[in-house]
Amino acid sequence: MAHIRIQDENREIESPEAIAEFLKPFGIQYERWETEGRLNAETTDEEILDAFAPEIERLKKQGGYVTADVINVTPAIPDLEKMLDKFRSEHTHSEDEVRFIVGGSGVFHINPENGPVFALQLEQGDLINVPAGTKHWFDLCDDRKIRAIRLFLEPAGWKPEYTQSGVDASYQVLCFGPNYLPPKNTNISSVINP
Ligand code: KMT
Ligand code: NI
Repeated sequence: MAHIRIQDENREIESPEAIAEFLKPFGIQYERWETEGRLNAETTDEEILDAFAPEIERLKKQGGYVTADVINVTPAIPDLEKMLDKFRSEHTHSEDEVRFIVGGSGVFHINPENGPVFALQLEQGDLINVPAGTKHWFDLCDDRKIRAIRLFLEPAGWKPEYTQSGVDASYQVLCFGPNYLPPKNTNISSVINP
């Protein structure tokens, strides 16, 4: 399940409903897709696209996306750190960043025009759509892997534009999980508008 952490406000949000509500003003769509019985350890990329075809088709109709693929980020990638460096610097894209997490976990930091920077941790079953032009950066959690469906308007045109702002350096990648201890004074809210 997703998790939101607003470092500057010592605040965390835990329930899917409260997370979707928090993300709405930033134009970020958040959904949970059922994964039970649709995936196993050997599922291929092709099988993943087939298994989630109804949801993918719905998003394509809704957002005009034309292609879908599966990205696999794992410690087996020889240049994993180099690849992650490209995600770790604040950037924008000229089209939406649509991701459905099939396995593993990671954190998107979002730096919105009209609010504080927040960390959105995602794992299996989480779908997000970060609108074009939204400043963000990404890193893996402790499991060091993520597998995700991506939707594109135009795959050839999908490149990061780096802001070079340096703000990414001020935010810690802190993943929620069995070993997680919230920093002191953290206020955890799982209800909408607490
Ligand atoms: C991006 O541009 O931030 C990414 O594609 C992040 C990795 S996708 C799980
Ligand atoms: Ni990006």
